[in-house]
Amino acid sequence: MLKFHHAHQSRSGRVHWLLHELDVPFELIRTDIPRRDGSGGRDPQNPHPDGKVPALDHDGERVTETGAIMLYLTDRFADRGLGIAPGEPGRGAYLTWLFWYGGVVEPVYVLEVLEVAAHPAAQATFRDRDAVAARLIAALEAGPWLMGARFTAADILLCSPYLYFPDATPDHPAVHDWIARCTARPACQRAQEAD
Ligand SMILES: N[C@@H](CCC(=O)N[C@@H](CS)C(=O)NCC(=O)O)C(=O)O
Repeated sequence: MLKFHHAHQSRSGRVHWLLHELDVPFELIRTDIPRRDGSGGRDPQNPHPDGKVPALDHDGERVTETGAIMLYLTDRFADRGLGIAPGEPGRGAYLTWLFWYGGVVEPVYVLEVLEVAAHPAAQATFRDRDAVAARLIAALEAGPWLMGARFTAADILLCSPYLYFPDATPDHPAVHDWIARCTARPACQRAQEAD
């Protein structure tokens, strides 16, 4: 059984959406986390080593980190077609999108919030929001999804920062149209309603 540890309005929303896309049975375990406004607190029942969300437990197999959970789920339920399986054409690009998100996209936006995005070390390691935008636009102009004809978990992960922070959305019609297509998906709406 999949046990999914989730907190309302948090990064675990992306995994919640993916689980609805996969249409597999799962147990939703609502978890408290410390919030920036001082509310909430760490839940001792949460198996995440840092007390964060998302966390997944699959028959005792524990996975944390959003990208890793998405890869685990789309590989494990490969028949649902929401990832690119090992051996399939496009596997490299699929892994690249998932790892680029955690390794580059989130750091870029966090560095901006910290007002150190222009630091040469930040530029050398991560580049910046323009480079993020350029890569998304190049893929989405071909579109309709990041992997071309096929919607995958990469679309869920990469569109997610713009759902939480719309002002950060790259101002390009291909990106706006993609986000509208993503959020119009019934599974996205089901996850939001359940949340
Ligand atoms: N890199 C992690 C980040 C997880 C994360 O920071 N989650 C936040 C929710 S938005 C959290 O649980 N915060 C609670 C805390 O910091 O204790 C991932 O993508 O899974």
